[in-house]
Amino acid sequence: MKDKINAYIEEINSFKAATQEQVEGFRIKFLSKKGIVPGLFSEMKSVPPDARREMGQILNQLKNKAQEKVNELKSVFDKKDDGANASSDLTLPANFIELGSRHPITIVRNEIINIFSRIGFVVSEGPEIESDWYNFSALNFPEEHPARDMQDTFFIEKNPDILLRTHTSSVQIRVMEKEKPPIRAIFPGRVFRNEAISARAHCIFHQVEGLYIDENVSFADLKQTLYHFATEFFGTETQTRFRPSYFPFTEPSAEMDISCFICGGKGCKVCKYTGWVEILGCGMVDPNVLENCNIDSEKYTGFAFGMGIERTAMLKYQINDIRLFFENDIRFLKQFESAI
Ligand code: 2NM
Repeated sequence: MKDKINAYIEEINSFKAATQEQVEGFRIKFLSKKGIVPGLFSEMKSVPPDARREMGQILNQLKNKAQEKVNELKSVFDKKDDGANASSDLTLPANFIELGSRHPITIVRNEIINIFSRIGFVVSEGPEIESDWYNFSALNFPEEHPARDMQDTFFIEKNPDILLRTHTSSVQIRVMEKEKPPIRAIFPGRVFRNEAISARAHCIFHQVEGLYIDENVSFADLKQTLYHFATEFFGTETQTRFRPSYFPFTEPSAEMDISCFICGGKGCKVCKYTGWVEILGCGMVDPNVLENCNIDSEKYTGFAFGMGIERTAMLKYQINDIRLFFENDIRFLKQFESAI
């Protein structure tokens, strides 16, 4: 047995490996469970008791030598590997890191905020659960206005004075109450309407509204500001037009259309062959609304506007079903801009 062990020690000392596979083969041959070293240890049973001690020492030496050899060869190959990755081949691709993507509502909301920030609007936010005053009365909604119906608004059953806001205009009332003109702010947020869910409508959606109040603010200022927004958001070739409309909180009121950014006005599916698409509502803030917030309507005037973010995102990305924004289907979400 001694001779056998010496032969193995000789073999270990002279072993050389050209590949990592050969190192692994060597390790398996000597050190794995069914390898040479454990095999020799199990033969110890048949060694006479007086020789066991010495034999045990020699066997341990063999085991340590084999292990040292494996460690030595492994470290050589590890170093070679490092060298290849760090310096010799700079064209090797880096490890792939999977990134998330931003929700399209976030992308569009941020872009709207950025455009208005650059012309001096600040961002203001407020509560989603509101009182009747902030959501309706202060905004000049008459007592019998149909929007106050349960069919359209989510009221709290035990206290119908409390409701889920139907627009972010409620935040504008809060700001006008607290701050003195000039006020120049936009109001992004989630709003709630009691609607049947379909491809076109949802009971929860997002809005950005805007407000500018100062001395001598005119309808011309409104038109120029919203024209600026339209060309920044939809491209420099975009044209705008204003159609008369009605809102309880503005007088006069209008809706703004933009020339279709898909066909340039020639007519296509997106603009339903009219050449124009509606993107927002706007108007001059009704003097009653200013007075409700203790702003002198003889001294100050202002304009306001509001747009739906889902609607704007559907136009921008040509999405034909609003429900996609709320389903969090990863196949839908990952088509949008990466989060970094
Ligand atoms: C719109 C359209 C037109 C609006 C008006 C006001 C306020 F508080 F100043 F009276 N806030 N938002 C407004 C005006 C909103 O959304 C379609």
